[in-house]
Formats: sequence, structure tokens, C-alpha cells
Amino acid sequence: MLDNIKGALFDLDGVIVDTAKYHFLAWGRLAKELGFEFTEEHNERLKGVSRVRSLEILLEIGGISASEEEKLAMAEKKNNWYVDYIRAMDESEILPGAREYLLQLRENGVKTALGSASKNAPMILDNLKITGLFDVIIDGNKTSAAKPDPEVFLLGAQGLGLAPADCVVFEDAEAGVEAGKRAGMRVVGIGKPEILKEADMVIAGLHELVGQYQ
Ligand code: B16
Ligand code: MG
Repeated sequence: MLDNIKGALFDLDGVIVDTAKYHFLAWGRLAKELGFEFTEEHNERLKGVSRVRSLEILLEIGGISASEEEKLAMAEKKNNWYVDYIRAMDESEILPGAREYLLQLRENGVKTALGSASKNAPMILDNLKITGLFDVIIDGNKTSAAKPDPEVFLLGAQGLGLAPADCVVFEDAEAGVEAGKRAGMRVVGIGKPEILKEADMVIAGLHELVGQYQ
């Protein structure tokens, strides 16, 4: 499945680092302020989803309607809390095998890109000290359409100067797997096979690929 790969595109949250726990804390705080409880189960629905869409789902869960202006203010408030959490992150939070696998690919001449929905991706990569392990970084600041739209991965391949068929995507979210397939790339799902059904292969984490290139 990983034969003749020239480029590898990585999602951030759930693949390289677990930022979902901080999103959960920040969204939970907002929900509490709005007067309802936000559970871990609810949080699953926000993985890989854009900030604006996440807020819409949260308000739907709480049965709350808000004007566009109010929504903007809520999203900003949540993001400020979230940024406070991720500002304190360091290298110890990189998921097992992620750094090693990135290095392994690069040593084998495979180009690497980030393909994340997060507008905070640059700060997270800097805190983890792995910015330099990516040839191209495509994040929420550079895209106009959210996953499952393939835009983020197509821009990544374009930035690497590679054809989609020569690239592989690593994704933990269903919408991200769909985006990778729609981009015409091979997709490795990170998580549960019963959820990531569209992926060409599913593994528990990047540590499974360390030491076995292709
Ligand atoms: P931000 P990924 C996604 O990251 C998260 O999974 C999702 O929960 C979040 O809403 C989204 O980024 C936007 O993040 O609010 O920081 O811009 O999985 O695409 O790396
Ligand atoms: Mg993700």
C-alpha cells in the first residue's frame, strides 16, 4: 500500500498530537457558560471539523440559537481559552512514533506536508519543535473549504510539486479520510477500522510504521 510513495500528508490533531483534549476543555467551558453539559461523546463529533462548524454542532447540542455576531464572539472566546492550553504544550506531547516516522520518511527521500483544519497549527508545531520536519504546511489559514473537501490535501500535493497518486494521507477523522480519497490519494486511517471504513489501511498510530518503511 505504501509502495512508491513520493509524498506523505499528515493531519495534525489525532495523528501527530492529541489536541482534542484541549478542544474538549475549551468547548466544555463555553457550554457550561451557556448552561449545558458537553460530554466526551459530544466532543467526538467535533474531531477534524472546522472551528465554525464545531460551534454550530455545540449550539445544536445545547439547543441554543445565536446570531452570526454572537457566534463569532463565542468562537473567539473558545479559541482564546484553547490557545491558553496549547501555549503550554511541549515536545512530550507528540504522539508515539510521529517524529520518528517523519524522520524515517524524509531519510528515504519522501516529502512531507501538514494538512490540518486548525488555524493554530503553526503554534502547535513550533511548541512540539517539529516545524522543520514538514516541506509544506497547509492549515486552516490557507484553505477555504473544510474536509471532506479535498482542498487541503490537493494544496499540500501542489506545494510539494507532486501528483495526488504519488501521495499518501494519514488521517484520524472520517471526514479527513474522505477528503484524502476525494483528492485521489492513498489513505492510511489512524484509529478504528470499523469507523474509518473508506481508508486503504487502518493502524492504531504512526509507531506501527516506524522501522518498516513501505
Ligand atoms: P482551530 P485537524 C482540527 O484539527 C481539529 O480536529 C478540530 O477539532 C478543530 O475544530 C479544527 O482543527 C480547527 O481547529 O480551532 O485550532 O482552528 O484534525 O484538522 O488537525
Ligand atoms: Mg484529525
